[in-house]
Amino acid sequence: MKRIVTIQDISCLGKCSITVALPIISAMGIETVILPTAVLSTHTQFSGFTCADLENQIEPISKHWKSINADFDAIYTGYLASVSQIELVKKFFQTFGKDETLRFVDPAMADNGKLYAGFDDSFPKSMAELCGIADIIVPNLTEACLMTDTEYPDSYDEAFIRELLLKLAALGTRKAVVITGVTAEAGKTGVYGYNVQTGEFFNFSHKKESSSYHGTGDIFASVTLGALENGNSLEKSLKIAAKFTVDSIKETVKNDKDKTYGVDFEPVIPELIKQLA
Ligand code: PXL
Repeated sequence: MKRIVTIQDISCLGKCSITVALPIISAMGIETVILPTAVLSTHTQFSGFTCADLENQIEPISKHWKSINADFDAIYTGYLASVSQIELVKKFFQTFGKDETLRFVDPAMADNGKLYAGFDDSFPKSMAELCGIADIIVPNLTEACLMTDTEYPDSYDEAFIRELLLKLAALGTRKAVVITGVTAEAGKTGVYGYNVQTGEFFNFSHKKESSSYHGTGDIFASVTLGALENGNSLEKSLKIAAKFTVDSIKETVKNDKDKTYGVDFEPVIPELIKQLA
């Protein structure tokens, strides 16, 4: 059985980061080890959240794992709270990254043209460095712009996205760069990618859901990694992830839930497993 490790926070309530990655990737038949960077009462989009930083646990946990020769098929990072956490993750890549280890980075830090609360303008530069030593990165459009010093556009076309993909590839990412949540065509939202190894661009889109829910980027990234580790190609994995994310949003719309709580992906898991077979 494959084993991955995911390094991100535990937001106890409000489905995102580890409370999304662990159930989804496990359900996809992959052992999912967690390295929690902080425990928050909720993610940071609720007001008044509590946060216990666990940064000082990252090195001791890594050292213990090393001493027992633990190894991982993939290292998956999501929301990281500070530049110093990013530095520790870089060290983790050095310690546990072998040639065949997939380093998968979701630079979760911003959306809709803005950094999330709590980050300052120096943060994207550091995240861009982490993306530069990754194999696959999956920023949304805002994160892609922030990491490449590109102004977030009011409107754009496919040529703009291709140029942005090349700027991302120039960070140094080894295998593929992917931008999510791209609306280059009215009423549609899509995924645009560039395969660094073959020099090929690819994209696909689907109908844009009218509501935008918290945590969907984390769901998309988790399913993509789970599908890759099940032996699917990158494009197929991204398509499986996009379908799962859209179906989860549809399920949530039915339940008329507050968008901050995240999406109801749980009832869609059986269908996801069928897609893998
Ligand atoms: O979904 C991204 C995310 C993860 N973890 C925490 C967050 C956010 C986005 O706001 O606040 C703590």
